[in-house]
Amino acid sequence: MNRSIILTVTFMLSGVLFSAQTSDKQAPQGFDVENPTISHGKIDTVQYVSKTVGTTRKALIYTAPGFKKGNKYPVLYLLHGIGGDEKEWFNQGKPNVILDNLYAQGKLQPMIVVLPNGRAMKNDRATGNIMAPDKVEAFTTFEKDLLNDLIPFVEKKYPVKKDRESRALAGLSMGGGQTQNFAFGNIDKFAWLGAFSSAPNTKEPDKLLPNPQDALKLKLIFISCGDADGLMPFSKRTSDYLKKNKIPHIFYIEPGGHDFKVWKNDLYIFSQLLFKPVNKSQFSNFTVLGTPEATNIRNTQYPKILPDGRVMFKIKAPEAQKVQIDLEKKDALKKESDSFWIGTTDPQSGSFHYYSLLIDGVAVADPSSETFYGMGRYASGIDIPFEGDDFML
Ligand code: FER
Repeated sequence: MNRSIILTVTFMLSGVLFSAQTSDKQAPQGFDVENPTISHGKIDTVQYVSKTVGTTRKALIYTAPGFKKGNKYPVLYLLHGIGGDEKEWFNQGKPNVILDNLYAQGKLQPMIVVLPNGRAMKNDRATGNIMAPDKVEAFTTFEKDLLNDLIPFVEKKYPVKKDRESRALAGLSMGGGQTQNFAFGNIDKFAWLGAFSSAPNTKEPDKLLPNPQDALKLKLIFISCGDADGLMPFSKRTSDYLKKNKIPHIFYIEPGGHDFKVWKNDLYIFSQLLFKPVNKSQFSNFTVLGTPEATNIRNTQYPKILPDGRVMFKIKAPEAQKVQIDLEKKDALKKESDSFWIGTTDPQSGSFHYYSLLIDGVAVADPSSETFYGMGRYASGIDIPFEGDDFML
């Protein structure tokens, strides 16, 4: 069993519920703190002519410590969100600090990171109504600017490798949607994809990938989202589609909402995978929290199936004296706070299971699950993936 899960459960039962960094699949403390004793990469602002927009546009470029013009580097294009511009990652995400620290530990393949402005329009500042239709549309137009203007500029001015396997695209929120739309749509141009907390601009899966097998050409598909982020459906529906079509990918669910705490952690995890041999059989070990069950309703986080088939429950029952889960056998939940009861079952076999809650000995259906007729009455249901079903691939 994997250590991160044991730690997570231990923390859950001790009532800390994911507030601490419990997992070796999350960035350790200090990962984003500048260390004056190590070498630092360099950040430059560049300007390029955009035929797409008809203006000169800005981007930031971070080169690794020890960068030499005589070498050739792979490139990560890293995109911002709806309220940002080319400086958003630099100002709020400290990518240079995170990556400097990783280089110092020998954990990164040397690369160039380009931080573009993904709002491809004449006034590309994040001012006024950032949700105005023309500003949102400009995030779509950026596909042309990126492919026809920015990438050729970078490849002319910097010593970079120009093959698709040396080109990665990643981004947060609107930039996560752009990443999915542009990388799945241009698999001949990109081989590495990191979509963090993707926004509603993400195309629907069958439009993203009408021929899902095409995605097998990508070296890495990394889709991540905070467990408390309301935009989770835009990550989950792509992951579900990939899973249904047996396309190996990482669906990395981490504690948190829609903010830079999550995105810095994403960069920390994702960047270490880039431009290295990939072991797709390890992908299912990547999630921190397991995946919310498909039969959940109202987008609740529980019950949650862990990779080994155990099921985590969290139930609100402030008045109850005793709460049990009847799933193959009865398991008592522990009172975690004034209102909530929590617990984890033994590993379940891969199949559909009926279960019910016993509140002070009375069987009720779980209000956070769809209700099925089973056990001779209305009960809740949960579908545990069978072995070989490549859970969370
Ligand atoms: C929306 C909700 C969120 C939306 C965009 C976002 C265009 C983007 C958020 C972000 O980039 O942080 O409805 O519509």
